[in-house]
Amino acid sequence: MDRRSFNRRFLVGGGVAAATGVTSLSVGTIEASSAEPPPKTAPAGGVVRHLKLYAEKLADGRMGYGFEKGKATVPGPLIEINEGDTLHIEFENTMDVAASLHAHGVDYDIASDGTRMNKSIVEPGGTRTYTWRTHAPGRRKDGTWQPGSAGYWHYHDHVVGTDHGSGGIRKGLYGPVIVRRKGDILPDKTITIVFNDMTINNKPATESPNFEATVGDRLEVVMITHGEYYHTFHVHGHRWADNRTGLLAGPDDPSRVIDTKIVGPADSFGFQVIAGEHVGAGAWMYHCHVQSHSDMGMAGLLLVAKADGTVPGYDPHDMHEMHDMKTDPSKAEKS
Ligand SMILES: [Cu+2]
Repeated sequence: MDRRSFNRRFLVGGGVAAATGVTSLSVGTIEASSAEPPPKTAPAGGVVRHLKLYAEKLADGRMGYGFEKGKATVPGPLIEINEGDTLHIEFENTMDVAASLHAHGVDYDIASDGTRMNKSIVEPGGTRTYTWRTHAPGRRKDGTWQPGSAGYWHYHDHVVGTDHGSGGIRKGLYGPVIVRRKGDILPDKTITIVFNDMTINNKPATESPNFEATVGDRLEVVMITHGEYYHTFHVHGHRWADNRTGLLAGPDDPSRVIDTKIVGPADSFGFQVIAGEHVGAGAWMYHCHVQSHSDMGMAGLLLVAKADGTVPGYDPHDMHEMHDMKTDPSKAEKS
């Protein structure tokens, strides 16, 4: 079902709810309709692709990866691959310290490990091509089943600060990788949330990132954790399946449906939700559910807008109040 048809149905449903005085909207009724095309899916892999990636120092002292010079971000850009693809990444280090690119989840020769020990780091001003390969699942010759590469993974530096990249990761040298399997449902929008030490995406506590979607969007979340602490990731109003895709494959899929997940350093997972499904538009909070962590600022908003672009009940001033609570826990207790 595409976004437009979903929104149209949502509006119809909202009208019915208003007319009958029902305050909760049921927005996700799945009805088979020949008018609704199935969601787009990932193609078979097998393609060889080339990418350019830069490591840069940002003006505020952070470090980031970017596809273009001068456009590095924290987190770094999303790298999407289909199972069977090979990716050659020409990595240029524009910083004044050695840096590298180390990936989780994909196949690579030891020369693409991105570690000092394997002499696969890049000195200041240098360039190196890292090659990532991926494979589909299948049966080994011995009859056992081998997993494919598909998953929500990530990349990071492995040499800035220490030979484990602790300094680089702390300053923002990390990013998301999605390897898709043929037939995987493609999202309308993908966002990346990284719990790094006590920050979200290396933002100060008062500036945790907010994300925007429209009711009915198929929103994909890549959630990565770095740093020193364990956290509990939680989103208000939305749930997902605790499996590779975050989606249930059918009525008998035994995956547990959850809305919190305990995460630790270098963990990554992802899922898709239909924004506002069964709950409607609004400023839906996402946060670490370790209470002292959320009180210290590990919280942001998923701003799910109605089709007309408005987010009911959302006043940016409320967000300031939330940030006040972060810095003054006594205020939180009073309210
Ligand atoms: Cu936490």
